[in-house]
Amino acid sequence: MLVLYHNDMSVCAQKVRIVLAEKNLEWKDNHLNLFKGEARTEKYKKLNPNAVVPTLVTENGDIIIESTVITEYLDEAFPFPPLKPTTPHLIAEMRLWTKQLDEDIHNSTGTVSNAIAFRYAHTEGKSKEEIKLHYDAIPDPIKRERLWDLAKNGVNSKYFSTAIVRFEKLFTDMEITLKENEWLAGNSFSLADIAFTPYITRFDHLNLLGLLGQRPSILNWYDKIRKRNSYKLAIEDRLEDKIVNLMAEKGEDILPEVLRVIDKV
Ligand SMILES: N[C@@H](CCC(=O)N[C@@H](CS)C(=O)NCC(=O)O)C(=O)O
Repeated sequence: MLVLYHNDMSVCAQKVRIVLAEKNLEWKDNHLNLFKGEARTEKYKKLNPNAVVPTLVTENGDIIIESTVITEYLDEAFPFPPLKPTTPHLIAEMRLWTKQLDEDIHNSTGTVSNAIAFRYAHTEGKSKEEIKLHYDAIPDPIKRERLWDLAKNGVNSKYFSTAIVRFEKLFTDMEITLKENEWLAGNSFSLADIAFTPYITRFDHLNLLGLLGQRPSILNWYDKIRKRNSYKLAIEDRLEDKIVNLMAEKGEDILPEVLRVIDKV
């Protein structure tokens, strides 16, 4: 059976779970608590040296990391229903969406989530020394520096405004595409739509959908996706109240401040 090392609230794990649900695949659940650093143990790093979720162990015992690669693997290994468009051109379009997500949208989402809410969950109940150890255990030095800065400075971190500006561009690009096409890569639901779903959901949880402004096509796309059974199984049924409430509470009054950040830049 497929085995997934994941976390209920992790955006990268959510997209893999949507693919598993779309394809009606059974999988063994290995849930890791990220705020407790369970992805940073030496044992887990033997599976995923980057100390992150998700990691898929295939039916043959092969280990696959990187959520975009995992979703493509699942679509190759279990072709029905297909989650790629049918023409080479539209497959290229699909990959341009997932590429930008891997290049900077994912990190920008981590920046926004940590600045507003997750920094509280990462530090809760830990002494100063434990907090330092928790952040020091991040293997990638660039990510370590960014998350540490966000833990200390929240929305005043130098990383925050850059991330918000990046989302402005993303939302504009998505709106233009979704005004013309039903889905991100043409007129069939694909891995591109699946990839972006958890990220828009994260903005929803942080009370930041107002950032979309006048972009009705994205909201319409998001509504359609939320009606799919895969969204219910992969995201809704697994929401952790404690984290959702933290995001709602910390995000409650944040929108005007975020809009000011965009104005200032
Ligand atoms: N590029 C990786 C990113 C994985 C990633 O950043 N995962 C986050 C959750 S969405 C994580 O495990 N964070 C744990 C930590 O930083 O300790 C992928 O797409 O799989």
